[in-house]
Amino acid sequence: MTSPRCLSIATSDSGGGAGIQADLKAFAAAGCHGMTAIVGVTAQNTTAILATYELPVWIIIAQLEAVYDDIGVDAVKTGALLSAEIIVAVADYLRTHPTPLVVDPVLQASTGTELLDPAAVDVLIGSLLPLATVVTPNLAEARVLAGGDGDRRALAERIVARGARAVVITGGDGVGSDLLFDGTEHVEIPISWVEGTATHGTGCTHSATLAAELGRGTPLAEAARRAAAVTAAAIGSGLVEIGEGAGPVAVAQASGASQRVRTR
Ligand code: PXL
Repeated sequence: MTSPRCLSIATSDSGGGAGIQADLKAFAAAGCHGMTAIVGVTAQNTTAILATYELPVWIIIAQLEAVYDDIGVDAVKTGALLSAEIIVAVADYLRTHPTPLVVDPVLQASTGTELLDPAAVDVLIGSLLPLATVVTPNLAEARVLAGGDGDRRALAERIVARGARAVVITGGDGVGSDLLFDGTEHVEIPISWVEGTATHGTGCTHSATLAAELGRGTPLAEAARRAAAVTAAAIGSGLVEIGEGAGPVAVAQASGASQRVRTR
């Protein structure tokens, strides 16, 4: 298969840095055909989310049906899902359309705005985590999903105990590695750490690249390594000149990223 078909179920970022827009760029950089089921829209730039609008469930499901019925999906990722109602609808659809699934448990934008109703976290854990091939929290999100504190290995074990098949706790918090736990083994994935202030879209780029690799059939540990490398390169090439706030990562401009992904 030359072009894996990858679907993002997530929210639009008008500023083009994160969300749906970051996912499509990452899918393209990974050599995939990218598709979207948009669950909501943010009016957003590099400094803030100014407004958020949730789409009705019927049009979210209609997008899923349109894509699955004709094109087919080799891998899917979820990003900001906004509400419990949307999570339940998406989980019900994916339960009957089993697909390799990366759940990026987006809770808040880095500017602080909530991208998931805090009351919906239990719904995310109860209905979406059990469907996930892998869930990709940062450290703060991992604490929420694990329901408490602990070192990264303990957090990862608790998240898997709550239903995810595997977890990658991303290391963008100054830790030098991502931690993959597949239910059996802990694997440290070193990050070639790149200094950069243009980091908007980092988590989306990571989870979309991971989904793209799973869609192509790359084993999880290798897929997680490639996602870490591509994300670090995208930060290194980040567009610091864009906007007054944190500029967007630049996955397409990251030298060598697409070549690395294509090397099997
Ligand atoms: O990076 C998480 C994220 C996901 N989706 C949307 C976002 C953000 C962060 O700002 O705006 C729409």
